[in-house]
Amino acid sequence: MKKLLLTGFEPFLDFTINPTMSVVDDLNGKHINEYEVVGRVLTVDFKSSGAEMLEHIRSEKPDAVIALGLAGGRYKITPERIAVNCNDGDRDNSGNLPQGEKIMEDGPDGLFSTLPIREIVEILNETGYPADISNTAGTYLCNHVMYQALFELKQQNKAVPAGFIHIPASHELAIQHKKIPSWSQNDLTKAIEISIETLS
Ligand code: PCA
Repeated sequence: MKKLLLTGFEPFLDFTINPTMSVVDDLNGKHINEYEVVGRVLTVDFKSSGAEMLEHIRSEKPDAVIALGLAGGRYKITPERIAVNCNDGDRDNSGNLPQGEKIMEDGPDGLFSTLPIREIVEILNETGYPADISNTAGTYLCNHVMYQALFELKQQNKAVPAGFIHIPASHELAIQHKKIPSWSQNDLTKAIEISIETLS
């Protein structure tokens, strides 16, 4: 059986809940097609989240990596096309406030997702879950861990499909936050399960 590393993030900024944690929790240990899911939750911290991602990749030696993040305000499931070599954005949970620094001093400007992002979007739409490719994961923690994972796998020269999927808020979060579109937590989990099924 192959292994899939599925990561989520802890709550951050004014999002009191991070629905990626429940998706990871729901799918951890599950067998989806050929993959056994290993679920992990990352910190929202520019100084530790990258190291956590690398540690999981090095210890679990996954055959595929899908990192999940909350994109509060988005309406659809959005697989990301590219990660950029830049840290920026709001203060993280530990107070770090990078201002455009590179993630890897000698790294490429961008690294493309190696997940079948178009297929994921098509299958989600066909099965009734609105989805679209996103051309930017931003410059905050989601972009940060996507870049670190892709960089590491490229260094290892491994053909491991890897990338990032942003998900909308859950209803539970939207009730507290008030001004964001939301999905049921069940649908969020189901959409990620379907996304995993696209991997061969
Ligand atoms: N979303 C943030 C960081 C953590 C998360 O779940 C992002 O989009 O960068």
